[in-house]
Amino acid sequence: MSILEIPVMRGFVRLCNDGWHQGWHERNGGNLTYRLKESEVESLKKYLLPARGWVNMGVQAKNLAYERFITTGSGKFFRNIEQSAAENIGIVEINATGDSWRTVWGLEAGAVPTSEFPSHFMNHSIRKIATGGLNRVIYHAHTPNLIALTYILPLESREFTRALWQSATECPVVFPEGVGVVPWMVPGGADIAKATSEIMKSYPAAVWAHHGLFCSGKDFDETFGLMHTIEEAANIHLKVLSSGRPILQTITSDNLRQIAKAFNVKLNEAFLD
Ligand code: 2HA
Ligand code: ZN
Repeated sequence: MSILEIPVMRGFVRLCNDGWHQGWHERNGGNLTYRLKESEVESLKKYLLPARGWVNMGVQAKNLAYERFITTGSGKFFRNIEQSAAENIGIVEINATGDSWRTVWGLEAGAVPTSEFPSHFMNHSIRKIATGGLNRVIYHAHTPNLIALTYILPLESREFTRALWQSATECPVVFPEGVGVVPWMVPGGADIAKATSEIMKSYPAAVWAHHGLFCSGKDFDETFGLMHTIEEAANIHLKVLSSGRPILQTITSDNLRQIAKAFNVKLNEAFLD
């Protein structure tokens, strides 16, 4: 049996492939990390290799010491992951101080974890606390409709959340906390990692202005579903704005409260009128 037949590895590769087919991963765009459960580490153990040297990340999270992550590789194309996983993704473990990683599987031929690993790592730390250990997935994609909206909507959480909630009836049920917005920043470093993790204290998703979206979730289905729902709502909102027609009706704040009651979710009241 190949390591790629282990269910968690299949789930990881499937999400990458689905994202590619959605058109969210041009060239080397986007990245995915998954924090492995102990039982999953057990199922993978016989495939793990003698580790290579430690690499410092420039960020630290004590609550992620000794954790193991599946990660996409830096500069790798989502399009190629299903064809040759071992060169394009890998498994890394974190050291005792929570500030360095080393490869224990994959990332062959000198590859390293995604350039956004510091952002993923800080977000994992924050979401692990925010959800009592439940969240395990961080997913970044270049979602075209949402990126387009970052040129025409004010870069504020309230504006984006309301635009998305009002664009499809089930949005408030899928992300009742709303979405946060990170202003334009240089990608790939500790600064954007810290700014994003501040947002992720309160929201399961962070819009990166003129760049894309970061989503978190407990498993691959939930996280991919969140990305998909937000991007679809952005698509609808952009279509409405592009129609050139005045908006005659929308989902009102009271309608949103009705949905929250019917589906038993608690909406962020700060975003309602
Ligand atoms: O190229 O998406 O944000 C990978 C990225 C960086
Ligand atoms: Zn990106």
